[in-house]
Amino acid sequence: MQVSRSLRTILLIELFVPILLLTIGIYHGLMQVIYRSGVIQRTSVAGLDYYQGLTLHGVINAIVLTTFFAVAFGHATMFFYTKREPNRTATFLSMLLMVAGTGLAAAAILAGKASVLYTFYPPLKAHPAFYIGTAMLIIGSWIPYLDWIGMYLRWKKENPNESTPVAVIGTLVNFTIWFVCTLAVAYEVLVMLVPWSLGWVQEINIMLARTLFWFFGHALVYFWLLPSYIMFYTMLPKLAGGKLYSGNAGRIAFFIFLILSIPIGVHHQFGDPSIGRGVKITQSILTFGVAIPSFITAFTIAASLEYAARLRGAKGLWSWIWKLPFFRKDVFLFGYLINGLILFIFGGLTGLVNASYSLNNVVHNTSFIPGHFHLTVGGPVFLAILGMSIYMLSQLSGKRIFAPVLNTIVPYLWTVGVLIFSAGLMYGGLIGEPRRTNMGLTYLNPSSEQFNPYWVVSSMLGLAGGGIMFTAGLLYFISFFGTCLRRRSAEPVIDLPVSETLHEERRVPLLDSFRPWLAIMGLIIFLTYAPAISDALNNTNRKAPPYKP
Ligand code: HAS
Ligand code: CU
Repeated sequence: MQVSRSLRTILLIELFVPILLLTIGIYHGLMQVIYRSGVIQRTSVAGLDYYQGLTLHGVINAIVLTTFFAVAFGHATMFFYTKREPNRTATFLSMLLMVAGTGLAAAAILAGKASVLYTFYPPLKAHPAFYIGTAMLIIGSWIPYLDWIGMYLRWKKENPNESTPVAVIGTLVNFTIWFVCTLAVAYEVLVMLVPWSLGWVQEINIMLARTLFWFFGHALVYFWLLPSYIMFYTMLPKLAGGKLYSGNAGRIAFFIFLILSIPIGVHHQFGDPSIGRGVKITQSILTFGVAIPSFITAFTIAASLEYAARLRGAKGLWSWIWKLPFFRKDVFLFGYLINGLILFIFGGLTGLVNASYSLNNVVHNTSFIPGHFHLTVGGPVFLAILGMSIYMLSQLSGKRIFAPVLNTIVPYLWTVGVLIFSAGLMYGGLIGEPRRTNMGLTYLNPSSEQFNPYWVVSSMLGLAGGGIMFTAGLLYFISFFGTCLRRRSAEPVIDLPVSETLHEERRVPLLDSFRPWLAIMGLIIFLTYAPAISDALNNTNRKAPPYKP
């Protein structure tokens, strides 16, 4: 589909800025494994200290890249399926706020005034510019959501008897979750942290801040994930050469995410003293509930892939897998998506370990947790973002992809790296290796009293895997920035691969309406979070001196 110049320019900026920053994010990923493995025993390298680097790594990779991408991909999806361009002023204003906010937060971190990690828990205190910048990024991402609701309603009016496309449901579900969950973090940031950081108030309710953060923080991970799910359902079967086994399975999965993504944030706080056991066990059980849409996805997508392979003449119970188009340059997106799915099998299973209230005690705050999340946000999420970004870059700029062979092998190399890296971190975590710790200064420094030889092997695995991931990142940058520098050879367009469904599907009214799901969502959030917030408000110990790592 032809795309206007203004939309094209804005989308290209929204793809380019985060990938440019990602170079800093990935550099600090490499630095993490180097510090942690004890290869260097220093507090800082090249003027950036360990916690500053870890903050850059987390904020750029997990917040900036993901939010920019979700907005750009949301615009592309809504435009492609509703055949209407988003409002020009709104799109521009949103991009401006996001870029300016990112600049402000990045400046604060680079100046060494915001080494508070991506969770910014008080009493770690940052410069106000960090909080205000993050708030601007978030508010910028709300604007398109409001615009898309209008686009959806107009489309609905014109097509009353058609089922809403799965991609549109996925996008609107995702941004509804995002809008509701960011209200909590906006309150935390604007009402609690900014006045505290400016010195207007001296006290801060740390337990309330943490509870509000995780109300946002867990839903955040699904905000990262759902764009990938949209690609798995609506593009992957087509890329594989087949059809989607069931579109309604996709709709069910998205609506379950809508009702269950938020009311489970307490599974990050099983160890927090302010929250009662009843709330913890309830949210632990609901966390198992939110795994259901992922199981639905696993089976639906596996069935779709098998169907595609059989169309290509595959036989046998398992050997059909080899008929899939793994290394084909023309469907490189397949490689990005399938590798994400493979990593997510392990990411999902380790998530279920974390979610078990009692087992969580064993892994909480150990390196098992980053082991888990590099298999999720560093798996299906990151790979889908990389693949789709270069795909959209090529279409929107009308330029052919530079070094297509490199681009095709990136996801495979990355996957090998993540598997080694996460295996190391999770093994280390099970024998007590801590997360967020510069172990080169202590546990892996042979001249330190705290030296612990048990963590040598695990952190070396982390280093090896991290090195491979870094290399995959470099190859991707060559392909991405090389494409930017090419000459235009085609008209700019947005054309997304579209999977047909295998069976003729009737429109199911319940799966084509947001209202009932929104009502259930509100009710469950109220029932699970009213007691958690009330527990936090009853916390009388509010004095904690600001702390800088
Ligand atoms: Fe998690 C901590 C529980 C999913 C990200 N998680 C984190 C943190 C991050 C994160 C960043 O309950 C750390 C936060 C921090 O800094 O402290 N997580 C879960 C559970 C799931 C889960 C139950 N997490 C994610 C996703 C993330 C993510 C998705 C990012 C995008 N997580 C936790 C808990 C903690 C936690 C606790 C707190 C731990 C603590 O103590 O601090 C579930 O949603 C997972 C369900 C997924 C599945 C997998 C389905 C498999 C699929 C693949 C199929 C493959 C196919 C391919 C079809 C059940 C869909 C076939 C292949 C062929 C070749 C044919
Ligand atoms: Cu979570």
